[in-house]
Amino acid sequence: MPNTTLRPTRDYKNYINGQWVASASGTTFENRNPADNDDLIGTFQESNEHDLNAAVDAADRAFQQWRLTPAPLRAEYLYAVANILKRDKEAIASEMTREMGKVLQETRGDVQEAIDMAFLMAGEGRRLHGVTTPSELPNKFNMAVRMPLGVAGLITPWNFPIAIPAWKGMAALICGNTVVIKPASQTPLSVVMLAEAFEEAGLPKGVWNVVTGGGKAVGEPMLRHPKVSVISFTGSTDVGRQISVACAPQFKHVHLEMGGKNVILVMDDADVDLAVDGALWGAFGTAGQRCTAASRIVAHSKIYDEFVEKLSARAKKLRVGNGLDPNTDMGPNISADQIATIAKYVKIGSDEGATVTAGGATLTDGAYSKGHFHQPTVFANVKPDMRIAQEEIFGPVTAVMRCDSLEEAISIGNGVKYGLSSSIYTRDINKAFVAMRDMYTGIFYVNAPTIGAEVHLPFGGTKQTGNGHREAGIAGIDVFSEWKSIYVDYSGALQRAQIDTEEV
Ligand code: UN1
Repeated sequence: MPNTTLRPTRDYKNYINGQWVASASGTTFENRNPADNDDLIGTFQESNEHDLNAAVDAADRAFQQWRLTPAPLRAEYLYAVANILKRDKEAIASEMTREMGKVLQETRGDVQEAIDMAFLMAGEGRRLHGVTTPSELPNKFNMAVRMPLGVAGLITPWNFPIAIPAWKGMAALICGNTVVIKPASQTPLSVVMLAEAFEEAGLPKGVWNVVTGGGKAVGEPMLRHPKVSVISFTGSTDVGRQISVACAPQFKHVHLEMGGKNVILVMDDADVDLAVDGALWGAFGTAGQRCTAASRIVAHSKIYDEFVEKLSARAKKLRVGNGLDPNTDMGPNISADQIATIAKYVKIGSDEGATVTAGGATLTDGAYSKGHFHQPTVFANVKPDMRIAQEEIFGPVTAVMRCDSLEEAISIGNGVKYGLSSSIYTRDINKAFVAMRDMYTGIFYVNAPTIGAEVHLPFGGTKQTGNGHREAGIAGIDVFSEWKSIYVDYSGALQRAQIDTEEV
């Protein structure tokens, strides 16, 4: 099992105004290991609107100083947090595996993504570039600068429990916003650990606040609160739609990162073994619980049988178990509800006439009975309009379809309501470039699976995956800042734009 000692079970508090405080509700909820329900990680505050208001008030007060702290100094805190996360990477990864299940290699990657984001945004502290540009009038200076929005409300998911809070949070902080974060109820500890790192780094009180609890009790008041200027959410498309509607009356800025039905296109000239490696990692990494998971594969008829056979054989060999065990290839799913959803879709797929060529069952015997496990599952003979080829399952299930040309593959690939990630396996550069141009997704890979985004490029998707924004990279800065265009006239006379230009 892991090299580090896991934390003893304890009662965790909210982090508000630099203090660890109990909820006004006086109630808590349990957080249990999805691989072993006997393992109680801790109890967390079942917060309510009162706690949320206290956190927003603290963040609003802290904003007045934080926005005036020079960005390179704000960056110093981010560098410090990055180094703390680096130091504690192994311990944090172990707790995260315990909390949400994915294997240690992947939770290390999750922590690494947070470290990368902290360094990236700390670097932005000395950039945060704006625009300087000539004026159309003499003796006049024009520029556009970024300004912070105020209090940023972050609602973050359980599948990347520290990376995604860091994507959003580091960008928010470097721009000069203060933060109130509501982590997913399945993974509050990961966000508490991030807050512990901020506390150790000496971040001024009130700049980073954590309120744990449910969507109704904490999330909804956050959406309504007039002092929260921007909401950044990662989660399902259904919840994203509700968030969008709830924020509309106040024209609150909203950044949404939602569902996916990502596709790998495997052409007849592809290196099939490489494509199988990619499909296996893309479909079953994080037990398929990534927004970017390769839940669809379109394989050319000429290599279809070989591909399905090889993929299915490899899927059957994956060792499913506790993610803390180094012999495990794929961990549990997050909850009993999620297992029920996966099982429901496996039945739908079979009823629709697709063929299960690997897996297809939940795992309930022996040690599995204590957790939420499902076999890695491959469906073959899938038709593009089947529900398993259209709807996000968020589990270890992939649907393999057939095509006879690149054009058909692209058309199937684009034929879903989501647009997060897609990829092509081909040795033909022309095909790669055509797919690169025509796949209408926010992320595209050549000879790699649909997962594996790096933090310095924009992350997000088209259609019902997003609402036009991106996070990570420089694009992430746009969500958490507003432009202010500034004109400085040093002519000493009234100069009228668009009018006095004619006299030059
Ligand atoms: C997500 O699935 O919600 O590209 C995020 C990837 C990871 C991030 C995934 N770096 O798969």
